[in-house]
Amino acid sequence: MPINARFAENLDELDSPKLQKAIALFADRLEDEAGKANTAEEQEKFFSELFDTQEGIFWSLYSKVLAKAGRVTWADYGIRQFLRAPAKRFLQLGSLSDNPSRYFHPIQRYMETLIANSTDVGKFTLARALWESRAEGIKSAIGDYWLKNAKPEAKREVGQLYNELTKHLEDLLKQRFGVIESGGEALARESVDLSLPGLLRLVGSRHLIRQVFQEIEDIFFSIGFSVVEGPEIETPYYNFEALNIPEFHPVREDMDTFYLELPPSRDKKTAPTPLLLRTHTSPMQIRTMEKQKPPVRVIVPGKVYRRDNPDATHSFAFHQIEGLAVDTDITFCDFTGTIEYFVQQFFGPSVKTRFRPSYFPFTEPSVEFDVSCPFCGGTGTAAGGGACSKCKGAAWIELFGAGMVDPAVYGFVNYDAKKVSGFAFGIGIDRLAMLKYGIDDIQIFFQNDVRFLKQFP
Ligand code: FA5
Repeated sequence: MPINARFAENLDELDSPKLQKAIALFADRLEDEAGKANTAEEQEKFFSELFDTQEGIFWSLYSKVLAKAGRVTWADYGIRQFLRAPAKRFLQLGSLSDNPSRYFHPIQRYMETLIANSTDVGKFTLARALWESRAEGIKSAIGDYWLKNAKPEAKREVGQLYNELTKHLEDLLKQRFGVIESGGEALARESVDLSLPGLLRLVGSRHLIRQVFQEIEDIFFSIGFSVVEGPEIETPYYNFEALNIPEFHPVREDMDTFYLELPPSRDKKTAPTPLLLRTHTSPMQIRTMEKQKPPVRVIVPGKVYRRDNPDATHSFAFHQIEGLAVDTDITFCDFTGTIEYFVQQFFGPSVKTRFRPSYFPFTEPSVEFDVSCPFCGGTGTAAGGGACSKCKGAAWIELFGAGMVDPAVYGFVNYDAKKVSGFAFGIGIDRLAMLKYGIDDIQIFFQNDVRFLKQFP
């Protein structure tokens, strides 16, 4: 059975989602098959069939990739392997000390076939890359395989043949490009009906969490805050100690996290510095103050992690925005005013805020901010009577923790606690988004269900 027909029988294998991998397997098979042809002439015949435009199987592969990805490039792993397969075979043929030109001939024929069949820029670029690519092209491979290894008596002739082939193929490539550029392939192009509607490509949209980040960033931009971002992998010092949470402090119980397994230190004597996935964005308070003298006004959006069991309001990975303002004259009034401004911008002017005493080791006093329930207008009663399902009749919903920066924290960043004051807050973005958009399960943010994502274009 002719070679093309044999491969064509298996074309269905290419319907796998990993098309490039499937093509690379074809290329392996191709090399094995080619091994059965012993002479250069037999191999030349074998390969020329595969790359013949009329029925060559290579062009079926090419069309499959084009249909799937919209273009075919040298970076496509499978296509590259397929194109290189003949070259690899030819390069391994015989010893060059005996009539070297007969070994150059198949390579020349192969490249000529490909160049002649390059009927558009896409195909031409592949043919040129196969010849010229520094890493995997035939030109450099001839240099490495044949030229460097040629026996002394053959070196001169091999070098000459190499230069001749290079010049010949470069001339052909130049000519071919001229033909493509000048519209010599107009016939082929005419077969494309430009009046047909184009392909509709779905652009997608930002994830709801990203949209909420943006909304919050815009509100804080408008009152002079800037955005900084920090590492998700932290040291215990930044995540805990510098935030006034020493080892064995009970707060660490609520913030259990994932620790990284680290290789031993080079000298194998000292233990490596432990690393963990940050449990909150608060370490960036320390990193920012270490770098910058007051005044500081930053917000820090980011991903955080905790060893929490997943349920409707808990995830082991979630998002926070930290806020930090430190200056010489910041009071508790600035703090509540800023938070109220943010909440009203975010939920609308009719919501009210209140704060209750709370506890965080890095703020003093610490508070928990509540917002009047935006769903029942702060009445606790649903529109149709009965208790509001969102606030469970309480009329208030807990929003986030905050407080005035504890003077102990300034000690870790060399700020003078007698001269500066400030406030900080940490907002859980996922729960805030759930509240604003009426989403009742946090897990849905991470499931990438397009039916959900499409509701927030
Ligand atoms: C903190 O993380 C403090 N760093 C906040 C803070 C910053 C206080 C600055 C004072 C000054 P807390 O552990 O309460 O605090 O978490 C903050 C928010 O993260 C919570 O209100 C909640 O919205 C969210 N959150 C906590 N754990 C989870 C979880 N497992 N899944 C989803 N959201 C969570």
